[in-house]
Amino acid sequence: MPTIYGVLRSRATRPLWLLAEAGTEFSHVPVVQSYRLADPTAADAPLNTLSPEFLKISPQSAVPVMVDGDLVLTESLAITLCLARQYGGDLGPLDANELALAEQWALFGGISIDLPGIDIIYTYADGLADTPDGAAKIAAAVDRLSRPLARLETHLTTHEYLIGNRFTVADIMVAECLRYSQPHKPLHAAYPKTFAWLARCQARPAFVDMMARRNAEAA
Ligand SMILES: N[C@@H](CCC(=O)N[C@@H](CS)C(=O)NCC(=O)O)C(=O)O
Repeated sequence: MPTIYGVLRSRATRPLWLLAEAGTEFSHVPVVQSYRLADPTAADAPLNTLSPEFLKISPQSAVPVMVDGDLVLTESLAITLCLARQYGGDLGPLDANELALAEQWALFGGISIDLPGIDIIYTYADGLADTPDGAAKIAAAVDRLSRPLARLETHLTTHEYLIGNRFTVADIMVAECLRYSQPHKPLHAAYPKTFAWLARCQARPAFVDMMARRNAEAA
């Protein structure tokens, strides 16, 4: 049975959404990011990414981490794809071509979408989107997103989902990377098919339930 380390207010949402969709039994250890704690080294600090107990599992000091038997994985998208292949049925790739496509979408999400989105979501969360510096940061992120989102928009103009004609792990991985860009509404108008697809993914009961639990976690 897999164990996922990481609070829901982290990239642990990626594997946890997949596991919820798959209906797989798993165990969840809500390790919190050290930077969110006043003193992560205090004796009574909750389990966090600097806790010695967690560092033994992942010296990278980041969540999520998955442990499943002898296998330890420390990248959210690798974990999510691995879980889909192992436990996801047709949420996972069904043949070699679908596996290649799932790997492509994982790398696309992680390399082209995730980090510009982080700039966007933190700028909005910090209330800086309307400041000159914040607006410049968002403009740079939007620029970095323009080619990947044009590629996604083209795909989603003729397809309901990323692989085949069904919701798969590829949708979870890319949707979760794209969620960080969602606060910037001009992107919704510029890429309507993409944001309609994102809304479809996010309307799924497993996502709605996961986000309710995420939002109930300490901010
Ligand atoms: N590329 C990694 C990024 C992992 C990462 O940066 N995780 C953040 C939370 S989303 C973290 O644990 N930071 C720990 C810290 O800063 O203490 C992945 O996708 O798993």
